Amino acid sequence: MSKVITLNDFIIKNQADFEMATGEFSRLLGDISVASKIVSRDVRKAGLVDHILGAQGEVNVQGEDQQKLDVVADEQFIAAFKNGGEVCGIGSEENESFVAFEDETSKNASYVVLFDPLDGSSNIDVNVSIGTIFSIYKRVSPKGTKAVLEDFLQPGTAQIAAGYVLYGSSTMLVYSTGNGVNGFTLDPSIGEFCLSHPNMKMPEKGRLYAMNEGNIHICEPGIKKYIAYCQSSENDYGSPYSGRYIGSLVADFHRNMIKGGIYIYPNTENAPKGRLRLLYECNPLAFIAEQAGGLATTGRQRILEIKPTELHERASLFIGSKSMVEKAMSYLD
Ligand code: AFP
Repeated sequence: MSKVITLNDFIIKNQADFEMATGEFSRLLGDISVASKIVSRDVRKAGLVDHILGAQGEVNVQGEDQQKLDVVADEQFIAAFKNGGEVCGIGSEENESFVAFEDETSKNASYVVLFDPLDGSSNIDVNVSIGTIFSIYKRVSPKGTKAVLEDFLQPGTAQIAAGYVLYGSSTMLVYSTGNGVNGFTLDPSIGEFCLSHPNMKMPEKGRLYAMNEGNIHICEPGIKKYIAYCQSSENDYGSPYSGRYIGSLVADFHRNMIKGGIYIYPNTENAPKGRLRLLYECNPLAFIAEQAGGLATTGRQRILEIKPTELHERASLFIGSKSMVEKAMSYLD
């Protein structure tokens, strides 16, 4: 019988590869793992417990209805980061401004985290897969002080780690520290994330495309032409691709990571800069995609090279198998 490698084993082994490692980063990953398990538990009983299912009755900074579970997940991750002491501040989809932690331990911490606590939250009430997305940076402000906005407005190329948790038919945590991508599946019987998908690679091409095609008539003409290409028998596959759109970016991305495919959320007349959030949706998944051999662009520019100017900045996103993203980009002027 082969030995099970838990996420903790894996983190500790990788820490040993860095001579000067202090363990601070490893502990941060550990905090994410624990918070994810708690959110996973809450997601699993969402249909049973009244205080978890349904709308919170508030509208978040993006003008979207907050679901109760959005708030539960947000609070859970913030508590993990605040109590962990490895993070001087966080930026989250659910909070208008970043949060700078005030205690001395946090002020002396090295990292900031940006995250979407519950991506795809319109899927919660209908029992469809949702996820958490996170991105970790070294702070640029001096240690010993409070986090400042500049700590969060770094280009995606500066990420030192990124990942996502998918609450699907099983719960998976997938992350990269810039040295490949590894996936861990939560074994509920032992309460541990176990290495299930070592060294993940995104297939060079596939035959799945994901787009909210309800928007097709408010997209630029190149998008219509590209979707027509996907649906035609004249494409590189020789028969129409399959359309798959879950509406949870993490779930759509994860499927394409494994099977090969493309996800596009272009700018539209209603969302001229795109709909997805650069800092805690596009950047972390772009980092993972590139580490797995895939590609992530706005359609015209590499996502990771965008210099952000605001916390909740939006971007259009073309992400997935490299040759498919390149093909889609070739349809834009
Ligand atoms: P939330 O994080 O607010 O739930 O947003 C979900 C999301 O950003 C992404 O996961 C989906 O792919 C996308 O929205 C779905 O948007 P449409 O409903 O416009 O297709």
